Amino acid sequence: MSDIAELADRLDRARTGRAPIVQLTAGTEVDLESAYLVQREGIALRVGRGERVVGVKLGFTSKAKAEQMGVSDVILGVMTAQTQTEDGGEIDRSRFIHPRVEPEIALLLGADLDPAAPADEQLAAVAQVAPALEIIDSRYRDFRFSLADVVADNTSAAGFVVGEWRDLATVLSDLDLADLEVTLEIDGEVAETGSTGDILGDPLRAVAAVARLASQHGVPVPAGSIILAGAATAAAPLPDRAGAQVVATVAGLGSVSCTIGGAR
Ligand code: OOG
Ligand code: MG
Repeated sequence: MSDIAELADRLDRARTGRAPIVQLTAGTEVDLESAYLVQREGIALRVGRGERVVGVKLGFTSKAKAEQMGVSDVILGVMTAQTQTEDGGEIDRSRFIHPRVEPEIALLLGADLDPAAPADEQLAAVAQVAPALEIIDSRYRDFRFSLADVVADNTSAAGFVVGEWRDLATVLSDLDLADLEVTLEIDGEVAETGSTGDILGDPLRAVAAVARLASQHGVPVPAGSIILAGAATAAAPLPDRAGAQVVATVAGLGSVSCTIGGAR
């Protein structure tokens, strides 16, 4: 087995067996490019088992997240249909190791994202926008990692929930998407607050960032893909009480929620 395949296998076992591992980069040299190869290999394993890729996500697009995790570069991960929960649906917490939840903005592509196209053409590929929740769950012990570690671990992607989609052009005609208040509530208590402007200054900048990283690392982003632009706030622990409610609200765009099930 090559090093890449071995590292992908180690992370895959940690994820499916809910058993956290030591950081890959502890004592070895894994560069960022190899880390993306490990991520590609891990996704290929899952697709081979019948999972279907439905989109991509950015990580560390907000200062709050970068500071919370002690890293500094924007990163790209891949999401599968099998990790999506419908809006208002139940999330089985026992699927995870030490899950956290964060409020995000989701974008839906109406056309393929062409990395060679100018930024305004890339933006025109975005058809719809929605509030979203992302569940992240590091496969590393204590949720600690280097940038290469977290890239290899598919940027901690573990699950997501998308609220009601709205036509982007219509939304932009009466809202400033770069200046909407974002609130994360757990059981009716405010856990985190921020602004959509905390995501790269404007969540629509995620499109160019995705195009760049996707072409650098060989990730196709076809029409119909969902893009998670990145968390607007720091992440909060996913509650472990069955029946607990998690709600993200983006002022003007609406809310998205899930309920906790399968708690231990
Ligand atoms: C990595 C994932 C970061 C975001 O929205 O910034 C991320 C992590 O924090 O474990 O998804
Ligand atoms: Mg995220």
